Amino acid sequence: MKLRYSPFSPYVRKVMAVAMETGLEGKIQIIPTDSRKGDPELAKENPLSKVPTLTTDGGEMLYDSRVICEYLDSLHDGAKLFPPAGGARWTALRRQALADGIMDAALLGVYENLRPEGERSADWIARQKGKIAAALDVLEEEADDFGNGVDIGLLTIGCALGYLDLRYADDSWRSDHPALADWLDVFGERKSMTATAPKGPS
Ligand SMILES: N[C@@H](CCC(=O)N[C@@H](CS)C(=O)NCC(=O)O)C(=O)O
Repeated sequence: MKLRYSPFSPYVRKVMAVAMETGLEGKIQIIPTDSRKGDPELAKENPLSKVPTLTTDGGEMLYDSRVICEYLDSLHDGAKLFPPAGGARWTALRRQALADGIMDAALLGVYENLRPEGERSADWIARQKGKIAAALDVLEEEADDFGNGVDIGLLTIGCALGYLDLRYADDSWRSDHPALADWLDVFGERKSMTATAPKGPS
C-alpha cells in the first residue's frame, strides 16, 4: 500500500496511528506529498488533491481518512478499532466526526492565516475557534467515560488535540478542559500516539 503523507497533517496522523494500532505500518509505503502546492500526481489519485490518500495493493485509490482507517481496520484479525454494529459503534463514529470537525475548523483557521494580511477575516477565524471551543466542551463532559481503551473515536480525539497543541498552543485548551487533559496525558503515551506525534519545525 502507498500512502500520500504529510508530517503535520492530523488526518494523516490518524491513519498512521490506526496503522500502528493494527500492526500494518510495515505494509505502508510513505510518499511525502505537499498537498498545498497542487501536486499533479496527487490530483491523479484523488480529485480533491488532499492527503491522506491511500493506494491499495490492488491499485484502488482510497480517501478520505475515515475510509482509509476503516479499510485498514478490515485488514487485520485483532481487536477492531471500529466497533461492530451497536451503540459503541455509533459513539465511536460520532466522536470521530467531532474530532475530525475540530481538525477541519483548526485547519481552516491555519489556511486563513496563510492568506495575505489584508485578505484575512478575523470573523472567520473566530467562527472556527468557536466551533473548536464548543466541541472541546462536549468532549470534556464525556472524558470521564473514555476509559483506558482505544477505538477510532478516541484515536481521532488524540490526533485533534495534538493538532491544537501544534497550531494553537497559545489558546491553551487544557486549562478549561481538565478531564480531557488528564485523559490525553495517559492516552498520549500509547506507542501509536508517541510515534506519530509531529516533530521538528512545521
Ligand atoms: N476530510 C479529509 C481532510 C483531509 C485534508 O483536508 N487534508 C489537508 C492536509 S491536513 C489537505 O490535503 N489540504 C489540501 C487542500 O485542501 O487543498 C480527511 O479526513 O482525510
